[in-house]
Amino acid sequence: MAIQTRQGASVAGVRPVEPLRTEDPDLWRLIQRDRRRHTLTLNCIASENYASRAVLEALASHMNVKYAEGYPRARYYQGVGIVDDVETLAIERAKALFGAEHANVQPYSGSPANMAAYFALAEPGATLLGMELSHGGHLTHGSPVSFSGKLFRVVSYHVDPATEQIDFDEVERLAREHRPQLIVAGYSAYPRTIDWAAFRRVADQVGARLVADIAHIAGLVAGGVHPSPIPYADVVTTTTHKTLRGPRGGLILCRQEHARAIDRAVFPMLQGGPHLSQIAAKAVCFKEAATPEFQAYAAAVVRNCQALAEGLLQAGFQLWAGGTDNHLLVVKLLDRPFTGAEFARALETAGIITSKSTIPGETRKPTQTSGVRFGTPALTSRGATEAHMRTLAELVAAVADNLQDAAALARLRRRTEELARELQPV
Ligand code: DSN
Repeated sequence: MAIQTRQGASVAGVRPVEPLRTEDPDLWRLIQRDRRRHTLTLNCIASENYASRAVLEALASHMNVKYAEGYPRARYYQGVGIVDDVETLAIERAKALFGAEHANVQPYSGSPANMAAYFALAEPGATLLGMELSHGGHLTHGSPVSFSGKLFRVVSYHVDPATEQIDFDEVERLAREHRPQLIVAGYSAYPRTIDWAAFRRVADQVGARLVADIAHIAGLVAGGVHPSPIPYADVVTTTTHKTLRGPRGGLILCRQEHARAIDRAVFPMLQGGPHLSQIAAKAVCFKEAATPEFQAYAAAVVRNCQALAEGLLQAGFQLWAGGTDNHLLVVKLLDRPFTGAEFARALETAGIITSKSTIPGETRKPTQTSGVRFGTPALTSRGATEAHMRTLAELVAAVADNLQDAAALARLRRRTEELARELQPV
């Protein structure tokens, strides 16, 4: 296609310079529709968040171009002087934010970050002690369908059936029995505070390395409302886009003694060229997360989640571990005549976006489940308060009472929209 240059000459092959709206109206319309969907609904997905304009600007910048395999001052390409500075800025900010000795900002996301951590600390075939997926763990913590379950000998720990909190007696017993090289702590659906020191004690008893996966709670740790694993874990992995509110991406923090092994596991073992636009956006995110405003945000996320939990308990719902200390909660539906999947679908019809979740003592398939997970990071980023959470709890209860009534769900959808319109647009 012939393209007009700035001087007006028609030149074949020059890159298009039209904005997305004119260059690709079909895709532009889809993006606008999804943006409107976000603005007019209540996003309660615990792992999603709305990054700042500055983060998105860095993400969409020409930093997308550069190939820079290697690390700052040790690259395989020319033209890297400035991106070296970008990556160094991101590294230094990550170290300062979390108080870590070493940071690798190149992981493409949380799963590759975990893979790099395991390969840096152990050989394939080593024994890995991780939380059972259905009890709140992550696929990469040893699920048989993930690389972790295929490449490592997995032993799973669970929550205590009575308290629905981590069963440290079992963790210790399994560790003594199986002598794992790796112990993984940190979860996708666990609503209570994690006792890092207790994991360190067990790891020390059996000579295991401790990996803390704080993908979900990184923003709470940075904001000072959840204890930090940095003093206890050998390696800490995280994503940057959940409570931390940055770009989609991963981050590894570790003690200096593991720095070389971590860096080599990320590149060249697992990844190729780092995504510099993503790394630039991570640098912005780490700067934002170091501010008093972000601390206030993190505290509000937890307060909002506790207000939502209170509202749901008052409405008669059962919650995993009876409530929450962090940004998420899980509604248990064993006492209801519908599954997590059915409830999540009805909630979406009413404009409340959640994700189904397995629960301790799960009796249904992961595609059905007996729970629904709610989180407050995204709504809090839009300015939601505890009062909004109390209304949200009422709406959730009304959906449960009207699951099969399309007209009632449509009426509830209008109430949800009213609530959503009170918040910052997306
Ligand atoms: N899929 C993410 C979550 O929703 O928790 C974890 O990777």
